[in-house]
Amino acid sequence: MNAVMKESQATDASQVETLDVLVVGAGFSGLYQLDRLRDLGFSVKIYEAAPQLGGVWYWNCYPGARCDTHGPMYQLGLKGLWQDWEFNELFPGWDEIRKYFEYVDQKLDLSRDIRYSTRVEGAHFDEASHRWIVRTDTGRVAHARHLVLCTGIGSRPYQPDFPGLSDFKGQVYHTARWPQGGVDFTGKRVGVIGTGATGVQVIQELGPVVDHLTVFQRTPNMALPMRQRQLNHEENEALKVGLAEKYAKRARTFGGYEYDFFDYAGESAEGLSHAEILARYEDYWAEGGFVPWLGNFAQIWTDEKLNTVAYEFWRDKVRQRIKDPRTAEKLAPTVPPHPYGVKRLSLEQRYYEVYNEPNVALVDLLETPIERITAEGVQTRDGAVHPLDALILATGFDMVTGGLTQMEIRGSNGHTLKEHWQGGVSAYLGSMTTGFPNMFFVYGPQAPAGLSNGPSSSELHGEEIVQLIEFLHRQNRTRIESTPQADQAWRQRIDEYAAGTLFGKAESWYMSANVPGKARQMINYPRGIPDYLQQWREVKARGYGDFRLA
Ligand code: NA7
Repeated sequence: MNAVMKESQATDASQVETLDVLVVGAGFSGLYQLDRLRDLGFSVKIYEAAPQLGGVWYWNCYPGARCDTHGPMYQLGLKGLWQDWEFNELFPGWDEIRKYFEYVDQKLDLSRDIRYSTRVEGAHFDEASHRWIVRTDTGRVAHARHLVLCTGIGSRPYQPDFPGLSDFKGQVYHTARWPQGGVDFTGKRVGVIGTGATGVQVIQELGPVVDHLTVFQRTPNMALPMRQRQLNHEENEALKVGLAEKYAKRARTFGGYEYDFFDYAGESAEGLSHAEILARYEDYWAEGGFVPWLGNFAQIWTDEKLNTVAYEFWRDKVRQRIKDPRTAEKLAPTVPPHPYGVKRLSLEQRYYEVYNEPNVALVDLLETPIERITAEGVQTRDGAVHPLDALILATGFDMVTGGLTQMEIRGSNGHTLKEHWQGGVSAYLGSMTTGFPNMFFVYGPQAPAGLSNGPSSSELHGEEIVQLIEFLHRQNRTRIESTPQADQAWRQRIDEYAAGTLFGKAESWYMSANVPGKARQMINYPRGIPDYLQQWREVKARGYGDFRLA
């Protein structure tokens, strides 16, 4: 049965709702849309696949899952919500973040407009009514003027096609589909494939707990010290001093944090001696978090020599913590495996010490790639079988686009979004793509998204979409569409900028290079939030005339 027939056969009127805006996804972005648009008088609903709020924090409840942004800035700035909220840790874990979402829900009374456990399967644009007809796995159908996709950047897990996986006698878990009740690994031999942001967290958490841990690493993670600490009430109060200004500042910094690249403040590494640069790096290191990355010199993304200085500083710091020189060479190689900071860095608390323990083994997949999974464990190319009771796949996501293209969204020309982007993504302002009228992305492809703090982008980018929808309403416009020219120009702007950086020298999800078959391209807007918002300002000044309005 094709999608259109299925929708038209949904005759149960109680299952059909007519809306101004349907939002997909109840993470930070979706909640912001709901609250703002509802306040403006629009009829809005969110459809959310999970039974709870929280987006990625519902699905990613693996051991050690926590956010890499410090809690004060990992919140919505909206309506002074932060004033009455306290995290118990500087870098909150998934369970605390879920509580934060409950708090937001209670404050803003969001759940009354959220349909939980409702997965959007597909949608098509009806040219007669200028509405999206959206179908779900529960049979519910929405007829919505606007479709706002807030599916985040990591909503579709990526599981490599390991031969023999189904032969494995033990348990297999993907970190992004973790059992809600948790898993007890005490006394077990556990394998983890992947050392991205997720792998680092799960490895440092499970190392001390399991009987034996085997880490299968392909590319070492240039992980930075988190500098985690517990927060009591007084410390929370102290962190709130000046927080309103810090929220305001998010629109003026590259990544939507309260700090910025050193050289964005008009300074440059060029006037500094090597010793002065290293002294600065010591300060960054002491501060921890993402400061040694997004508080570094932006030139590390373009200047290979300076980048190597940053890498070597990181390498030497990390190697001091690893006892076995062979292991140290694998975790922090003498020669950089790729430039520093052009692949997502992780934050760690005791990651490197884990490898000093006798129950932890590191398998270098560059030396001995995985051949197949057997009944007993993981077999590598040297013939060794690493025996396991459980295998954890920390292999990431079909980042940024996967959550969008997994829905069968059919535009005005009858093509699906997946087909439309077969040769690569082009999405004007990271927000619309030609052939898909009245459909918007927030915190999605070709927006600052993955190179920014999630809540900051959800609000700053999200606000542009809110204002655009409001504009259309005021002007009595029922149809808006991006043009092929605008999409291509936006893509070109991103591609050209990325070509002048070192991003292309790493196989990362930033370059859509982590999933085989995806077109290789810079998937985030790499020029930072202020530049991005400036593009919106210019478009608004032109009366949104770059879009095709009807
Ligand atoms: P990532 O960062 O994409 O990491 C995935 C990891 O899995 C990474 O170490 C990969 O190695 C590894 N991987 C992927 N496929 C394979 C195969 N076939 N064999 C061996 N190893 C493999 O995902 P995360 O979940 O850690 O983080 C995603 C984002 O979520 C993160 O950036 C934050 O924004 C939050 P590789 O590096 O490709 O060699």
